[in-house]
Amino acid sequence: MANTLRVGMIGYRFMGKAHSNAWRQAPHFFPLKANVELHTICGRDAANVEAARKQFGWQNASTDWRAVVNSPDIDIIDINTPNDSHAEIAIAAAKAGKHILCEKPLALNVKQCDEMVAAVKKAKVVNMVCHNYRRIPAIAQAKKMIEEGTLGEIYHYHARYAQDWIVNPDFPLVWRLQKGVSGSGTHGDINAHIIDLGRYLVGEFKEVCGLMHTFIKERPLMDAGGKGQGLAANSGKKMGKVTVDDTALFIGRFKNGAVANLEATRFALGRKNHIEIEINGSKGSLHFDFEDMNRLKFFDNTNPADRMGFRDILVTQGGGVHPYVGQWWPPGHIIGYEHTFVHTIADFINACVEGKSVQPTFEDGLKNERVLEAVEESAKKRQWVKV
Ligand code: 4PW
Repeated sequence: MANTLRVGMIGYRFMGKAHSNAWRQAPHFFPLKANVELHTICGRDAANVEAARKQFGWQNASTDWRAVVNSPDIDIIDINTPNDSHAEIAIAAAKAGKHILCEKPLALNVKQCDEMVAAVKKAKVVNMVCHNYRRIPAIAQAKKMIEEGTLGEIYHYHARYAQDWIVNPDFPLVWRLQKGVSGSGTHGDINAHIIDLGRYLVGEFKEVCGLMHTFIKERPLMDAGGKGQGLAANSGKKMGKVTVDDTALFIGRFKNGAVANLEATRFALGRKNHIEIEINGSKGSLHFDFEDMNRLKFFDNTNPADRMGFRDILVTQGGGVHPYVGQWWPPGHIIGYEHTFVHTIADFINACVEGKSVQPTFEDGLKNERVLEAVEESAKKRQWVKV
């Protein structure tokens, strides 16, 4: 494997910004087995992609993703585009022998995910879905404690991912609200993350029973100029149909006997990017709140009666014993959202050098999509569905 890995990144907006920062920071803070070159950033609008190139520090800008994917100068393809192009780009990248990091959800549906898994297996390239929250140090610590049996038998996985950015009915019909482009609404966008964390921390889902709802059925189309994206998108005068869910909730059973309840919503005013998880077992419980992401609350039922209560594990106070944090700052100096991408990309780079699998793989993305689709089917039929 070459000493330098050259990255081609397709897509340059919110996730492009988070990933650019991570490609740049990972070698500064983590012992990587190769150097990294931010070789080419790619997007559809030449002026915007050039501006992103300058702002994020990439060497080249391109508007032709096929040329980037097939370039002999590129080793890694990082996909940050809207969901409807993940499969096509990833399959082409696999055929070209590139290692692939892809934003979540892996694709629009199980069929596309299956094709992507087959393509990366055939090409034997390293593949990873960017479920960055797995690499929050407190979450990685929770995983370690669960694996060590600290919580005993797991009974409950309770997770909520709540945002509020589309409560205003005048907010326009951006791509995340169009089924053809996004696959689903809150479900694939944010339920996918807490499904991933459930699979990571507790195990595989066995069956689910879901409810999906759209509160605002019509919204203004984006303005004719298409100016402004994401939260800054501008509304036009014409209206269009919202084709995705505004909220998706489900209960479920894991194969190991634990039970789950998950809720994803974009209609929880005051909740901007709120992820809350509680896991209850036979020996204790863990509680995590992303707005206080360096803290993991632990209830230990073996404590003497006069010392009972949740106590705080502060991952930035362990002097580096907790996953990832030791690479950053001295004890007590906290880390944030962007670090989760740095951790993800650092692990991905080392896996590329070693030619090893790195979780969550495309196979994990496929399993995640199976849960998503089972919930959709269940909500539609109003009955339990096996995953
Ligand atoms: O992780 C989250 C996403 O999946 C994000 O930070 C924002 O909400 C952007 O997309 C979704």
